[in-house]
Amino acid sequence: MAGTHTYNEIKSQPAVWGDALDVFRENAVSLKSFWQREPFDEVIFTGCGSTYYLSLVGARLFQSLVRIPARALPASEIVLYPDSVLLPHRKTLLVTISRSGTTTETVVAARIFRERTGSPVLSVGCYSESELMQAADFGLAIDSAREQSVAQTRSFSSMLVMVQLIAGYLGGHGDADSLAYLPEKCDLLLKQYGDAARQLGENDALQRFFFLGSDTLYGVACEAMLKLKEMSLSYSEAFHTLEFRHGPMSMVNQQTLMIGLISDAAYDHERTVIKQMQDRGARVLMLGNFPERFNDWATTVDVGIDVPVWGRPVLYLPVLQLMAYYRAIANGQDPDNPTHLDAVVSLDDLD
Ligand code: F1P
Repeated sequence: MAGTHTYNEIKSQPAVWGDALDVFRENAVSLKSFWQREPFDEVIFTGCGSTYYLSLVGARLFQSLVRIPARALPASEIVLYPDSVLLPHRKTLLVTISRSGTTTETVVAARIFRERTGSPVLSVGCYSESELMQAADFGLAIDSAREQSVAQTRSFSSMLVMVQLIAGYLGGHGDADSLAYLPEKCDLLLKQYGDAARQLGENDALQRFFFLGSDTLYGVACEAMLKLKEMSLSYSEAFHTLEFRHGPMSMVNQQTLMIGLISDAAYDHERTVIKQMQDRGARVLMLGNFPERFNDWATTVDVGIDVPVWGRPVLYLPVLQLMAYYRAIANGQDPDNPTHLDAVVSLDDLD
């Protein structure tokens, strides 16, 4: 049946997140000594598509927790514009994020980075025997997170669990035990909000989808946007939350679903943007922690405060993955095999 793999892969995330925690536990001490071997001036996170969006989360999380400059770039930017991306006389760590470990842009970006800087590469992925993982100076692979489906779900979220742990641990904020509740929380979210995800996904009156998120949640908003595109061929966009007022909100109509990934830190400002769009006719789904009830104007998903803030970005994804899955099925798509897409983009003209 269409989407069987995708559905099972989404539902298997609690177990796979547990594997990610275990892989981190096994490598934490050696990661710390790798990190402390030489002081870094900055960290660059890179990937393609979903894994570029994961890089956005990683860079912001790393900078806020470890307190050194960190930025995210699509791998193609490093390949095509190394002079404007890589600065001389800087000790830089490159973190490559890649489910397959074979995406040409990411492989070539790592090679160019090494050739130009001589600095190390840390690789996060789901294939420990892959080219990127084997060439890395330090690798963290969650092999059990591999998917049959093209669109990333459990691979993305388990790599994000890993990236959260890298940032939290190297920043001295905690370790795998600090996030030990993540698998159980994921299971609860999938069970508690499965019906809400299905109702919104199957609502064919909704035709425009805007995912709003800021800080570490912007990258998660981008990934949720891409899931809806890849799986259901729906028009969707992602914005930094307050940016939406600066033009894009002109697109809000009665067929619009606003999906607000609401942080604790900027709750009032972000909630206000979403309410303003609801006043302009949009339906609303908000994910976060809500000190008030919105039974009349918004569907809400409680992310909870059971794990530290730095471990929460990944919790915003499971319900949104399910919504994309249900919309794909309602649209007659097969999310296991999205239109035009392959699991890995391999290019033979990029050297
Ligand atoms: C990167 C990627 C995905 C995208 C699609 C094609 O793969 O671009 O982000 O969603 O699945 O491949 P990888 O480098 O993470 O294996």
